[in-house]
Amino acid sequence: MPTRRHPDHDIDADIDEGALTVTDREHEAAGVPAVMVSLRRGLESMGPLRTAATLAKLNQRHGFDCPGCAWPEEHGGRKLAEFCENGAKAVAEEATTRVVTPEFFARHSVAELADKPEYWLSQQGRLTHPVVLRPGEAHYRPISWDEAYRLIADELRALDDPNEAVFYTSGRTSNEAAFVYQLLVRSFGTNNLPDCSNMCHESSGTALTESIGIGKGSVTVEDLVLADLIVIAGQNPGTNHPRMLSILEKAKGRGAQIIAVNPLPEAGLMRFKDPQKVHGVIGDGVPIADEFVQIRLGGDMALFAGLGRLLLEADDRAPGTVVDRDFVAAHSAGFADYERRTRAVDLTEVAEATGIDRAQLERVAAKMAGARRIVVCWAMGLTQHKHAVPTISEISNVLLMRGMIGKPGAGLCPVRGHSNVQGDRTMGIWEKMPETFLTALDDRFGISSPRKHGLDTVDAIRAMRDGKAKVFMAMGGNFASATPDTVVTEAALRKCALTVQVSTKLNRSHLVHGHTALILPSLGRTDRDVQAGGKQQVSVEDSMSMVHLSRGSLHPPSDQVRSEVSIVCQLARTLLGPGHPVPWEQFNADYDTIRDAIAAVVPGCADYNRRVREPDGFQLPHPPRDSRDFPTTTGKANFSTYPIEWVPVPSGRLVLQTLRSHDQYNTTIYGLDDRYRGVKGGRRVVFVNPADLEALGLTDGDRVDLVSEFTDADGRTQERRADDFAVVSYSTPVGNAAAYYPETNPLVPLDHTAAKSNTPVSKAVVIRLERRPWAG
Ligand SMILES: Nc1nc2c(c(=O)[nH]1)N[C@H]1C(S)=C(S)[C@@H](COP(=O)(O)OP(=O)(O)OC[C@H]3O[C@@H](n4cnc5c(=O)[nH]c(N)nc54)[C@H](O)[C@@H]3O)O[C@H]1N2
Ligand SMILES: Nc1nc2c(c(=O)[nH]1)N[C@H]1C(S)=C(S)[C@@H](COP(=O)(O)OP(=O)(O)OC[C@H]3O[C@@H](n4cnc5c(=O)[nH]c(N)nc54)[C@H](O)[C@@H]3O)O[C@H]1N2
Ligand SMILES: [Mo]
Repeated sequence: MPTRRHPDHDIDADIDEGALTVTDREHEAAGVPAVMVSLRRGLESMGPLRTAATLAKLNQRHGFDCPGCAWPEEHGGRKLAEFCENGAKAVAEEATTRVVTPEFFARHSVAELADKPEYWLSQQGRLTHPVVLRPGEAHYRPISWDEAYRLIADELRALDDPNEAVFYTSGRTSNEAAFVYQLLVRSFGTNNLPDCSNMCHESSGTALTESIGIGKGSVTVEDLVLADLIVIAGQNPGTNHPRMLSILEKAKGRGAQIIAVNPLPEAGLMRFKDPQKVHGVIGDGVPIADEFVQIRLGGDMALFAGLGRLLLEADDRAPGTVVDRDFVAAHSAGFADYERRTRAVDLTEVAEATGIDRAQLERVAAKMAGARRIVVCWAMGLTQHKHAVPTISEISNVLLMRGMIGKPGAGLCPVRGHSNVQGDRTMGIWEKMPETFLTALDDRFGISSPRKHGLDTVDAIRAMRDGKAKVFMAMGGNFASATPDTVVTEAALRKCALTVQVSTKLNRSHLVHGHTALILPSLGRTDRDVQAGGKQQVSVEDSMSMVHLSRGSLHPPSDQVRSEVSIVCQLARTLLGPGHPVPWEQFNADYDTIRDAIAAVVPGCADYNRRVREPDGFQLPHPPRDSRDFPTTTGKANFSTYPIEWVPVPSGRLVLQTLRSHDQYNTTIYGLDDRYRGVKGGRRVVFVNPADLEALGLTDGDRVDLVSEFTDADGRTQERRADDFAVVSYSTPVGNAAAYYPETNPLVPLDHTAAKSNTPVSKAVVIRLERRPWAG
C-alpha cells in the first residue's frame, strides 16, 4: 500500500496568469485528449499504483461513488471504466498523496496563506490533523480531537440562543453523515441548516414542488435513452456532467433529437467523442445538438412561454394532437388560466427577450409538437436567475400540456451538482423540513426538534454580518469562496466567535475565520472507513433518486483523519452529554444502526439496510413519475401563470454570467486551462461578443476591471469590483458576457437573489468594463 508522501517543499502550482493564451474554442468534447488528461492527472497526484487501484473502483458496484457530479450510473452491465475525465480529476484531487500537515501550518502563517490564490491552496493536498487558530495567534496549531470537541461545545453552550449557530453542509456528505448531522443540529435546538443547494438547485426544488408536488426530477437514465426529444437548457454537460454525454449519444442512436439552449456553443453540446468506445477515439465524433438555440441570458422563461403559445396554436390546427386533453383533465389544475395567459404571449417580446428569430422559434415548437416523449434537462443556467422559479415552472407548463410527466421516456430532469446534494436533502439537511419529517424524528428519538424555520445560505450571511449568528460550522464546502458578495461574506465570517471547517482539503474558508477557528480533517469518498464495529460503508442518492452504497478503499492521509459520521457523533456526545437519548456511540461504531434509524424516519427508506445492498441499490418513490399522483396543494399538477420576465441589457453595460471552466470543481481549481473554450494558462478572462468589444472600443487581450452595478431596495446604486481581467472575444449573444466563478463572486450582490428560492443571481450581473489605466 503506497503511503502518503510528505513533500520536501510545498507544491508550487504554476499560478502565473501572465502566461495566458487563447486559441480557437474546441468544437467537440471528450475523445483521446480527455483520456490522456485524466490519466496524467492521476499519475501526477497519486502515482501509477494508486491511479490504477482507484480508477478501477470508481462507480463500480463494489467501489466508491464518484465524488464529482451527481449523474447516475447506468443499471445492469456497468462499463469497466464508468468515469469521465472530470470524475477522474475529482478522484485524483481527493486521493492525492500530497498532504497538509501541522508542519505546513507552522511554516505558513494564516496571513501568508490568505494571500495565496485558491488554485495554490487547492494543490497543497489533504489535511492530516485537527488544528486550531486561537485569538491573536498567527498560525494554526495542532489540537487533540477531544479538545476540539470541547472547544466547540463550550462556544455553542455559551450562546444566548441555539439560533445563533449556523451549520452549513456542502453536497459531498454521505446520507449517514447528513442524517446524524441534522439530528445533532436539531437536538441542539436550531434549524439553521443552510447548504450548497441554496445556491444551486433550490429554484428547481421550489418550482417543482409548486407544480408537481415534489422537488426532484421525474426521469431515470432509461427515460433519457427512450426519449425522442431531449432539450438541454442552461447546462454544460461536456464539462460538468460528462457521463451524460454517452447517454445522449445512446438516445441519438435510437433516433432522438437534441435541442441545446445556451448562450454559449459549449463543446459537449455540439459534438462528442465517447472515450470509452473505439469509434469515439478516432473519427469526428457524434454531433449532439440538432438545433442550437443561442439564447440571451435569462431569456428562457420567454422562450418556453412563446413555445407554449405556438403549441396551443398547433393544437388548434390539429385538435387533440398536441395538448394531451386526457392528462390535462385528469391530472392537472389551472389549465384554463394558463391557456388564456399563454395565447396572449407577445411573440415580438419573446424575440427580444431571447434573441431568437421567429423561424427558429417555430422550428423548435414544431419539434416539441411532433415529439412523443420529451425530456427537458437543466442546471445552473436556469436556476441562478432572479426569475428562476417562474422559468422552471414555465418548462413544467409545457411538459404538462403535452402530458409528458409520469410516462416512459418523458419528464423533468434538473441535473444536480454535488454528488450527494440530493441525498443530503432527503436526509433532512434543509432549513425548513416539513412537519411530518420532524415528527418522525422526534418520535424515533424522544427529542423535540425546533419548529421555527432556520436560515438559508444568504440569510445566514446576513445574520453573521449583523452579529445575530456567532458560531459557524461547515460540513465540507468552501463557504467563503462559493457564496456571493465575497467582501461582505468574508467580513461576516470574521465577526464570528468561532468558525469550524470539516474539510478534506485546504481552502479559503480556513483563512477567513472567526476569533477562534478549527480545521477538522475528514475522510473522503475514496478513503477506507474503519470504526469500532469494523469496516464501514456509506450511501448516496444520485440525480435520479437512486440510492446505493459507496465503499472507499484507500489508506487515509493520516491516522488522525476522522469520518464525518464520527466527527458528528463525538461532537454530539460532548455537546449533549451522556444522558442524551440518541445512541451516538452506537451510530459511530456501526453505520448499519444509522441506516435503521433512517429507515424509520425518512419517507421511502423502509428496509434501508437490505435494499441499499441490492446490486444497483434502490430508487426512492416519486409519485408523479411512478403513478401520476401529484402531492401538491391542489392534489393535481399545477399550471402556473407568472408574469413573463427577462433580462434587458442597460445601455453601455453588459450582463455577466459566472460559470465553471473545464478545470475546476466549484472552488477547487484543478488547473488554469479551459480546453474546450480555448483558454490556457489563466482564469481572469471575460468572454465578450465581438460587436460589444467594438462598441466599447476594446480589442481582444485588453485588460479591464469588472464593475458590477446594482440598485438596492432603497434605489441606491451599489458598485462592486473585480480587477484585471483579459478580454476574450467569443461567441456569446450581444450584451451578454461570461467569466469564471469564484473569481467573480465579489461582483454578485448579496441581495440580488431569486424570488421564492433566495438563490444568488450568479447568471445575470450587470457590469461595466473599465479599461485598466496602464493597459494598451
Ligand atoms: N467538472 C466539474 N463538474 C461539476 C462541477 C464543477 O465545478 N466541475 N460542479 C458541480 C455542480 S455543484 C453543479 S451545480 C453542476 C453545474 O453544472 P452547470 O450548470 O453546467 O454549470 P455552469 O458552469 O454554471 O454552467 C452553466 C451553463 O448554463 C449556461 N447558461 C448561463 N446562463 C444561461 C441562461 O440564462 N440561459 C440558458 N439557457 N443557459 C445559460 C452557460 O452558458 C453554461 O453552459 O456541475 C457539477 N459538476
Ligand atoms: N458566482 C457563482 N457562485 C456559485 C456558483 C456559480 O455558478 N457562480 N455555483 C454555486 C453552486 S451550484 C454550488 S453547489 C456552490 C458550491 O459550494 P461548496 O459546496 O461550498 O464549495 P466546493 O468548492 O464544492 O467545496 C470544496 C471544499 O469541500 C471540501 N470537501 C471536498 N470533499 C469533501 C468531503 O468528502 N468531506 C468534507 N467534509 N469536505 C469535503 C474540500 O475541503 C474543498 O476545499 O457554489 C455556488 N456558488
Ligand atoms: Mo451546485
